[in-house]
Amino acid sequence: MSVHHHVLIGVALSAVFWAGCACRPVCPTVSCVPVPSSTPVVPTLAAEALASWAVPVSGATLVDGWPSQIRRTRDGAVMVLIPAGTFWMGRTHAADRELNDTPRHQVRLTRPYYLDRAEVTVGQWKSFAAARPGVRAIDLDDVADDHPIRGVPYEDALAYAEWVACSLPTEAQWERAARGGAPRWRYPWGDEDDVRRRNGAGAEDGFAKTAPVRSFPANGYGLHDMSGNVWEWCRDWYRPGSYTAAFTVDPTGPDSGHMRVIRGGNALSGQSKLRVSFREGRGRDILDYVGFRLARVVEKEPR
Ligand SMILES: [Ca+2]
Repeated sequence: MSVHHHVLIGVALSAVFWAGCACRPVCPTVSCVPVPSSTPVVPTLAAEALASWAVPVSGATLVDGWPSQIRRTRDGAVMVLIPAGTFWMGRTHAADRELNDTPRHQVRLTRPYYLDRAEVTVGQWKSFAAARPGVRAIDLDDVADDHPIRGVPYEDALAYAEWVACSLPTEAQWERAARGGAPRWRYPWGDEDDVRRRNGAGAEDGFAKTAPVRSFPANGYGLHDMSGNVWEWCRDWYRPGSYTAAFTVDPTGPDSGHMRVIRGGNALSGQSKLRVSFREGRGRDILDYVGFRLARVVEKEPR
């Protein structure tokens, strides 16, 4: 066989390999990992579309032309602009026993994105259910409108996201935001659990069940309740061994699975589950204390 033939075979094999690019560990482009077809992809936010979708919050500054905080017109939720950049994702302390958030690895998110500063509330959910009569009823358990909605199936969280032209955050978007710019803290506020800063298990923190959203201080990015209160759905499929040491760009997780990622712990969680890198999967059952917050990626940076 000639050298020429070897080259042709090499090119052909390489084409086959790259066509199945979801399995390759390093992702040099934005879109090479396919999002599951069952997950709607929300278009990125163009500057000219901002005014018809949201208004800047009073006092917001401009970051690369984008308001640092906006309020969605449809449901009134305030979103905070999270900068693009590279961060370390995964377990920070070897003493923590979980293995599904290892190895710690670098992730680059190429675009800034807006993320809800609080979990979607019971009051917002009631507005959604009134606007979309087909939505499954959720037992609201007589909690007040300023508490997070909980018991939300993944598909219904997606329906709400579509209603307000947002998406669920990817797991990487969620963790970057939860870290609040601090690279290696165990919790959004530091390395030690602190009952003054989250609603976890027990009533020492003031709440035996859910707390009204924003009852606790914000993290470095201005986000509340990234630890505790309710679990928050992420867009990604969950797989325990899905992390590798490779540097990844805009990861969207495994391309199939049986469960979706939930993050942040809830009002029944002990210290370990309140950690910023803690991850778990959830299917269609055991949805009590599972809620969500929403994201939307902006088109370009910098302008
Ligand atoms: Ca509590």
